[in-house]
Amino acid sequence: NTSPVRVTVTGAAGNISYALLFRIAAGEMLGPDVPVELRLLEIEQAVAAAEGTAMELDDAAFPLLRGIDVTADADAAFDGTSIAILVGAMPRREGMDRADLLEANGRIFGPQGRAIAANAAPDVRVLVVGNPANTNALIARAAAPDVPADRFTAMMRLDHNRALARLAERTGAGVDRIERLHVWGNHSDSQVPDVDHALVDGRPLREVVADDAWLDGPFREAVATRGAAIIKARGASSAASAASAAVDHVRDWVLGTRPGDWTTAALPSTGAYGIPEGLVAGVPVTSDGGAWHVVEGLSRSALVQERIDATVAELTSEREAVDTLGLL
Ligand code: NAX
Repeated sequence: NTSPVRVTVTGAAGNISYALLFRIAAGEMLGPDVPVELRLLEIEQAVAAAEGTAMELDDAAFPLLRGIDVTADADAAFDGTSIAILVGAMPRREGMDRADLLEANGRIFGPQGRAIAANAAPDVRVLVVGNPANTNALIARAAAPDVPADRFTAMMRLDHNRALARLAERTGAGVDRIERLHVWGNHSDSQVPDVDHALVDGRPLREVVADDAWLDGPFREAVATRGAAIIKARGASSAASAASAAVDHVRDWVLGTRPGDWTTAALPSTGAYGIPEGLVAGVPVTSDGGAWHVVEGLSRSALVQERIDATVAELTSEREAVDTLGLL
């Protein structure tokens, strides 16, 4: 007889949410015994569409789903929420440059950060999925100074899962036999999948694959450009896989990671690995079910470090851009 956990999803009428909401309501995110209450936030023009999704959620008759509210009011959407998944964002349109994109998203994530600080439950945990995810999380976090910084995260789990899938393909080992992999930095082409500590059935992955040239080149590129490959094949951007990664991220955060293994999440930096404080960067993490903990002290090859420096430089320039726009 657990009381329901309130979960807020923004961009509820969109593609990712159409996959995500059903997984949450089925109990795949918080566990098979935990009832959930959904709060769906949309912009006015899309509230009716989100209500359609809510009707289908009703019709799926999920035993764990204890209620759904649809709203365009952020204060109502985040009221008493413990898990906030921020999917809705402003997509890049023809003729928009990077500053326009960052500014448009700043106007979304600043107010949402404030609404979370003012209304959410004291234990709130936030996952930003909407792009540019790392910098949107930085903006939301800056607007909620009274909420502990480590409650704001951005999604790098899709990048992580894409790397796992490529390695499983290459080695023939199931994804569950590959451990200790992570992806550094920004959810962009500059991301750095790092296999230097990875194990396959407990053996160093580099030994098992025995092809450093592939790991350092084509593998890395295949992971970083997978989003574009999906768009080309499907004619639409990743949706169900992104939803699945969001489920994985929140589930591991709330229920804990596998003993001996780690995963990837983007967290506000506390300075580990020389990443400037506050930048929301992908790092290796474990969770004990309470909080994420950065796996510290991992060695980096010269090549990996050079690539980390580049992805961190990109995050720094995004931070400078939103700071210049007055969004921090
Ligand atoms: P859609 O365009 O299908 O849906 C987005 C929804 O957000 C729309 O219904 C829109 O009305 C809503 N929205 C816009 N502004 C809002 C606001 N202020 N409050 C509430 N809702 C708002 O996009 P979808 O395919 O679902 O993708 C959503 C976001 O995820 C995009 O920004 C996309 O770039 C990003 N992604 C992030 C990934 C990651 O790994 N971090 C991977 C997948 C995806 O590309």
